[in-house]
Amino acid sequence: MVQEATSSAAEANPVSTELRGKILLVTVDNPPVNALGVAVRRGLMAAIEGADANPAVAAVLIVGAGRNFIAGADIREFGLPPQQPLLTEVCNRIEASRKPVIAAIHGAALGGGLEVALGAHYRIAVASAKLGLPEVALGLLPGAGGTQRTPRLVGAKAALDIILSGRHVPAAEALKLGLIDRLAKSDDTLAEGLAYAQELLAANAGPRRSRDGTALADRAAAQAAIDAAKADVQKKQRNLFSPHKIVEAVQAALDKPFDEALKLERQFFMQCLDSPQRAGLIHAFFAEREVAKVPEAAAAQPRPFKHIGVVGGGTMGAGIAVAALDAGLPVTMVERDEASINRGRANVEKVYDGLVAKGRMTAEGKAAVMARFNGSTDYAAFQDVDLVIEAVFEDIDVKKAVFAELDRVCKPGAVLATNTSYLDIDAIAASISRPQDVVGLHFFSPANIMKLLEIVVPAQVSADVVATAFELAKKLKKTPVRAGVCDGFIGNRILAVYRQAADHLMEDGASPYDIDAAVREFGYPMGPFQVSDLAGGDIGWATRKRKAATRNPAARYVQVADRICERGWFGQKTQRGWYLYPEGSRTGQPDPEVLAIVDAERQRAGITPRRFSNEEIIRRYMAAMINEGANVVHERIALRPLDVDVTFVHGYGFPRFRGGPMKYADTVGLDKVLADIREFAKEDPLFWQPSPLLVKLVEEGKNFESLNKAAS
Ligand code: 3H9
Repeated sequence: MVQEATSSAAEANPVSTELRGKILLVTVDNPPVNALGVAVRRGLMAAIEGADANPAVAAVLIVGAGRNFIAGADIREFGLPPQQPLLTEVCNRIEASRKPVIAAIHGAALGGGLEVALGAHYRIAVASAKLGLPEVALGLLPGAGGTQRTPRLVGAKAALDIILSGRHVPAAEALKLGLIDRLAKSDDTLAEGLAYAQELLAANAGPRRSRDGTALADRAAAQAAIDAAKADVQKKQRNLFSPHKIVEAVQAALDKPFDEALKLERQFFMQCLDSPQRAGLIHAFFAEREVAKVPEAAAAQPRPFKHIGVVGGGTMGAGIAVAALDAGLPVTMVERDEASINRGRANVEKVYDGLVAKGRMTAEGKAAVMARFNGSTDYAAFQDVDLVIEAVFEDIDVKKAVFAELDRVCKPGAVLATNTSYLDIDAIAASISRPQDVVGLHFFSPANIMKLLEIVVPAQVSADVVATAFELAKKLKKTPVRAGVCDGFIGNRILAVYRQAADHLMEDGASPYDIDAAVREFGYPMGPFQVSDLAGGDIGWATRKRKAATRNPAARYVQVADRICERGWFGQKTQRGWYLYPEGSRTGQPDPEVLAIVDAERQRAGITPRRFSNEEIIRRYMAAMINEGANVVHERIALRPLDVDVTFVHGYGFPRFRGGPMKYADTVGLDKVLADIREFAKEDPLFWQPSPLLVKLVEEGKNFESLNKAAS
């Protein structure tokens, strides 16, 4: 913490000044993260103007109050009419100051925050500070000189790496790169900043402007770095808008005088600001933070948890154990016999062996983590754990038997969680003596990598157990989404519906390869048939068989997937599924035999195939997803549309730049989506039943966003 200011002072003016000897201390105090809203910009401008005009001031020191220097432009202002002064003008004014300006950085100096520091003439940072230009993650580029000053200070290669990745650069690396001038010896930012300023004054150091930086002097090297970045963006970020503009802006830094290039940067920034991708990405940014705001977390304190139990050492159980170990928690795993627990331990170790092999962990590091892992075949090993996660075979009787054991051995107050993806958690909870302690924690595979965690809230659970689940998610660095109990919760329930829409499209005339290609073009990394091959077709097949008895006989049922599975073609692991994977290859090739099966099934069903354009494919695929998303919100399985969005962006590969399916629906227009559904319903009224919520919103002229706002 640098300096406290009273909240009333902060509200009055988020930028305060105070003369410390000859140094004007300028403190930005705009909680929670010192974002550069219009009042901060005005305050900074006035402070610099005042310093230049005041003969008693010899130097200026800019610091941030609270936990960060400055986290960037105020994202909430984007999309509103711009207010003067623009941040780029503020940075230019700081740089033009006739007196040396020093930025003393702690916490985050991100985006516009780093740009303010780059406008300053000297930069010192404490060791824990993080510097970065993460605008790319919001569909933007640094628009206040960041694309111009950064390459002039650190060269094109490092600048492009920082701007295109948006990563947070640790202070020590920033020093090495030349982004800052000094690493503070202590973490007292204010004292270090003042001392540095004194030292500069004593040495008669005047303003030293980043715009005059010489790191682009080797033009050939700079051009090579730009060309390489351009090729990389073409390959890996083809669908995104702002990375292309970032490369252009850095090219301008090389080719044009500073002021001219800065004007271009502003133009590019405005183009990004106007792009739907910016709206989608900023929606995702806020939605990811909103999801943690749930009634139970507001109403109750989490129970403390220090020691985690995991039942089951298969892929899921081991992944969950690794996620907890990675968060520094001790983990006890229980399996039914020696062979199984040995396999469970091996599954955990395999993850760390992989890291050691890649040089990302030392053998000692692995040993230290594994020392926190304990395997047992006896449930009594759980007597001290605070939270147990069950990840055994997906069968209600097997799960109930596990919960009976947990009920028997766990201490009072222990949280008892199930990782089921479909089963009725209310029934599991009701089968033991403490249903108030039972919650669903639906991890996604691989559990140590995937960010999404559905927190499933059964009827009898107590609020502090739900709050504990959200706290666990934070500790494990997961993105939690609150879900109600139903078959498939939020994600898998909606998936089941749009997956059927894909099957209908296939039987009606689009090939699985056409559908995958259209879905990839929309921005997904993979199409649904590729995903099925990756996950293993046998999993979906087992679910279909389980549900066969309860399926509505009047509902359309496409049998192609069953024909494929009956041949033992389960995807990558069997070297063929929807695609062929010769010699264990992971990129599939279209399979003429699959197309023949599809044809035969069309004939059996009496369907004359027709052509679908990519646009037609996406309209059906998305309409199915949005309609079921609306049902899920309508039934309060999801609290808000934004919870559906975060589920799909973090668990199902939905392109983040579109914000999520519900945000996408708002972008298209709910009336259009509803019109599509009604059109499709002419062919299959049972499948295409408009969600009552969608109908209501269209009638009221509202969008999904109106429900996000109402709930928060
Ligand atoms: C930019 O700078 C453009 C310029 O180049 C050009 C302009 C012309 N604005 O994340 P947390 C809120 S683009 C407004 O939970 P943490 C956040 O919503 C910007 N609000 O805290 C939350 O609100 P609530 C480039 C913001 O400690 C609260 O602050 N900068 C902003 O885990 C706490 O946030 C970025 O992209 C903002 N800029 O992490 C940095 N940032 O409590 C974005 C946060 O109501 N920010 N809020 O839910 C971050 O990465 C993290 O917030 C940070 C702190 C690492 C700073």
